[in-house]
Amino acid sequence: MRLIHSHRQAGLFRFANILLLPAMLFANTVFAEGSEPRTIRITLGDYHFSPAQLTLTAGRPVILELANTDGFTPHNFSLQDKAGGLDIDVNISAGQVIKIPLTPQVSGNYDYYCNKKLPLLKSHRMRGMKGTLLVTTPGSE
Ligand SMILES: [Cu+2]
Repeated sequence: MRLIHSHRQAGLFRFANILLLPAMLFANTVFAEGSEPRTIRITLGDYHFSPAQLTLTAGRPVILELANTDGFTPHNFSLQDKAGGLDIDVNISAGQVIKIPLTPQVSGNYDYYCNKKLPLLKSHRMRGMKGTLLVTTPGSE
């Protein structure tokens, strides 16, 4: 009787484990994806980006915090590459901070720049408002 009882308990325990295991795996997955994405601050001002070089990992979400630190000059952040799945084109007025979620998918090198240009003047990009994004494959960083 005692043996049967403990056997039944073991069976119950095993059953509970079967239920728990996928739940734990699921919880881990949710935690990994739901953990706060890294925030990367990029300042735009005085015809430059800082940093002008970024390294991100493919498939890993981040939030770009784009801060225009200039007093009067509106700027822009363009990061566009069809093959790379990148399509950001956002204007940031003087003093403004804009947060943009980004999950790069394709490894490679990409250019970002400010697309502002006043008539008869050099574009902001030509004046140095440009940078490079390197997207690495997971595990290679
Ligand atoms: Cu600009």
